[in-house]
Amino acid sequence: MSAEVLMRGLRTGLTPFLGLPLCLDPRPATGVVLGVPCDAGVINRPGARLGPWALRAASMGLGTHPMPERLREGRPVLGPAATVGWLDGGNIPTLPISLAEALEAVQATVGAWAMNGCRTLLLGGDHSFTLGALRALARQHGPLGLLHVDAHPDAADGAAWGTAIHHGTWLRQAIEEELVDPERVVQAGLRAPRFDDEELSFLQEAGVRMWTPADLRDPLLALRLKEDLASVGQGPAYLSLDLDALDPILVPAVAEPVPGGLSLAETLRLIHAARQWPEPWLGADLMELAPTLEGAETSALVAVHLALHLLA
Ligand SMILES: [Mn+2]
Repeated sequence: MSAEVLMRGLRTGLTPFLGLPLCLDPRPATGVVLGVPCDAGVINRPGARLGPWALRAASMGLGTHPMPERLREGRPVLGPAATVGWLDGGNIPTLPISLAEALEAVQATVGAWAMNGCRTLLLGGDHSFTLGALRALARQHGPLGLLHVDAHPDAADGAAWGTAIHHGTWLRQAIEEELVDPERVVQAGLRAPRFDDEELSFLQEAGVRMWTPADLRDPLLALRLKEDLASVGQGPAYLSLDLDALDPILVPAVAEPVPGGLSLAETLRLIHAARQWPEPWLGADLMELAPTLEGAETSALVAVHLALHLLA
């Protein structure tokens, strides 16, 4: 972020994400970052509706080129900034009191930008809203591949709460609506305690490949992991990141933290795998940051670094 952009932020009090040009009306661009100021799909510990503000604030003053991973192996390659051609499209106008209407707003807004050829990065908001983005993008591109990084499988049938849509059901919904191709869906970071086997059986039968943190770390499975991650990108693809995939020591300010999570390096390795896909992801998201909870500032900082790597 240049001094000029930083000064504009200080002068206006507005902090567009990573200092990107703020533009509320859909138009052709490389991509657009959209906030989702809603957490109507959260069961416990709300707060994610304020995530977009925390993420924008944490991005203030941050450089737009990630440091090359290594500086001692030959000459580092300095490419263009990760954010070239990206816009901050502001927040999606969601009412905090209706999950159904908010989902429609997400679908409509993502759809309008995607119609302009833009890739989309959502800043959550709770994880239900991934469903809105998938509905919009699948309508234009057909069933998507999905790399889903999360502590939870998010494929509950909704019976426990009497509703088919909340932040723990969206993937089941996406599979049933054929928004994703289950053969190209890979989940990584799963470790949350369960009440029963129902969700995992559903996903397994659908053909989804599931990876726990221990699986990800097993050197004997490295080749299989590489193949699974590559399979996601054999067609239009989406990358969804629930911040609770990371260890709560790093990212405590999420609705449902689960101990024993991924490190930053492990998460970045998953994100970087998407760079090997023949085409870059069409849509991505960073969900579930709840800045009302303890450790919000550090959590937001980690999230912003992940966003930068997503864009690079
Ligand atoms: Mn989730």
